Amino acid sequence: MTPFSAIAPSLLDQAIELPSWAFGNSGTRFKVFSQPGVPRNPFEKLSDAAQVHKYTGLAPKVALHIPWDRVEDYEALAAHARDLGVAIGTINSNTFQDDAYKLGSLAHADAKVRQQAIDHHFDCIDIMHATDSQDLKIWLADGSNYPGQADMRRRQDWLSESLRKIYERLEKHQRLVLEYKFFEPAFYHTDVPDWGTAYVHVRELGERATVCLDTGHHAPGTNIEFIVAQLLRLGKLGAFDFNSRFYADDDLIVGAADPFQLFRIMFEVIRGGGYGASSGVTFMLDQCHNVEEKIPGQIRSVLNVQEMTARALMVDQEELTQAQGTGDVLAAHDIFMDAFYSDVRTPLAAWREARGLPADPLRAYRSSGYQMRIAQERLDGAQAGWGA
Ligand code: RM4
Ligand code: MN
Repeated sequence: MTPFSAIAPSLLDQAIELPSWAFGNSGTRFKVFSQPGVPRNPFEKLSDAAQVHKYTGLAPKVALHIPWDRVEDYEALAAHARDLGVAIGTINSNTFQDDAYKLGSLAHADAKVRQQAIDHHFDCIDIMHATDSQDLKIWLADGSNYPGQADMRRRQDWLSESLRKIYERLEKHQRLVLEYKFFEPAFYHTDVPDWGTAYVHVRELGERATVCLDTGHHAPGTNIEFIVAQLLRLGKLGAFDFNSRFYADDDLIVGAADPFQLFRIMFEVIRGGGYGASSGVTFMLDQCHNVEEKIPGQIRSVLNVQEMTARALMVDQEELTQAQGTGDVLAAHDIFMDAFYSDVRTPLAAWREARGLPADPLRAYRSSGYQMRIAQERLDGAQAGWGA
């Protein structure tokens, strides 16, 4: 196994993007619970996100969701982020919370509704210019509930046309990232259900269109790391939305439900050249904290990603290739598992300290008093949340 000391320098390449919506109130289909100190606007969401970066050194960017993060002055929001030591990352569009979108958005049968959704993306692109964001991320709630309800085939053509208009609006340094999900809110068919469909569309669009893989958007038992390997091989893996799941799109803390899966994914990321600043892969989190505290929840997630990245980097690739090549099944499996079973928490704590970061970011955050301060200060006004 490669020792921790040998892989430690590579840990500096890790940069994770936080979702602004992780800091607002969220809930289940049944209830949104509020928490003391929750941000009341995008500026406060950024302040909270910056705390995660401050204590971990891992999260220099924050993704926005429009219209949840609508502000008067996006340049001021970007400047606020810079003052806090972070930057604004991906702009996520939202075509699932308007009455017009009941039967779809970019793939809707009515050209007027499609145009409304396209115009929304044009607005998002304007915001990207103001915030200096590179990625426009599209996740669609489009689909149908009953066989015969919609012309699935024509909808692919409408979707393709709509995406083309959005793609053409982007500047040369900007990218379109298309996210897939196999079900929900539609339950019979979804217009972008899987990586293959997303791939077909982004390939048609061109070089600056790629696929976003949300780890919670697959059927149980899906070999996600295979999809990672394939998309990297094709040069079309643009982004991750990390979170974990037990049953559906649970949006839980990354690595909580299946740490081994996170390890396997990170292994294929590294193996396929997807790790590091120049890889073109954005590592975003997409999770919602319903019952746990927001900021510590995000800290836990980014630390989980870092731990599994370290373990995956420790796989002795040379020995593994050799064992695989000679058909030594058990040796290959052992080499892989050795790295997975290595507990890197102690060396990681020392590595953090050597870089001027707290050995235990969660404890450092808790003792900083920030949580108490925001709970006392943010008393008036409405807390941010889904749809806010
Ligand atoms: C979707 C998808 C998107 C996220 C929304 C809130 O299921 O994962 O990435 O922006 O939820
Ligand atoms: Mn997502």
